[in-house]
Amino acid sequence: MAFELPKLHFELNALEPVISGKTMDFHYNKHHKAYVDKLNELIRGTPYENMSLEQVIRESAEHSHEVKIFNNASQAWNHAFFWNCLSPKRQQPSAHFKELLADSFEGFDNFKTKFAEAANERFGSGWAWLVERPDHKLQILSTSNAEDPLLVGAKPLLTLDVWEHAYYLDYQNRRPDFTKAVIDTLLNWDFAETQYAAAQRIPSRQMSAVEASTLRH
Ligand code: MN3
Repeated sequence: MAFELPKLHFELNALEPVISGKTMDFHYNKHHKAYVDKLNELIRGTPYENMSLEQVIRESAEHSHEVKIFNNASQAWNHAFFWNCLSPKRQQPSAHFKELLADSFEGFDNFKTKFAEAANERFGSGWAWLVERPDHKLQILSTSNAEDPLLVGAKPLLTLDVWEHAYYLDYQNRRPDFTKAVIDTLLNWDFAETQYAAAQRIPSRQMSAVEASTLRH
């Protein structure tokens, strides 16, 4: 059984002008697809073929010689999650969730500032995340390259891709302009809150992103 590129829940040009259709075409149809294709090639005929994507990530992370499998599996998961974190329709968090963010980060505006800082200050390629820790506190963090918070038992609620391929066609070296525009206008708060609500019921070590289950056919 092979992993498949999950379908986008919006059109390639639906995020314009913040993310162009051209960027989305490269990012989704080339970069994301390449991670999925490479992963399938690497796991063919191995025990990984029969695992969920989350299991592949956790298992390959334990074995340093399987770094290629880890990198491609984790990038496949991160991108599937990232697309769900974006919405063509401008959203605000619900009153309840906004209050939770304000309480956790000394104000909602301060949350946005800190999330942008995590994205902008990640040196080189990586991801910024809003996660729920095992103790149920919210935390902002960033990871390098393909790494994701599943490895530390944290439940991702939102992520932002800050690899150059995510913004270079539209923003060149101006990563802060990209992160600010996405945070201000494209975040899918409904999705983040759904992830948070799901995390209340599922122990963090067993968590499984809603969309990742659609990857396996
Ligand atoms: Mn990317």
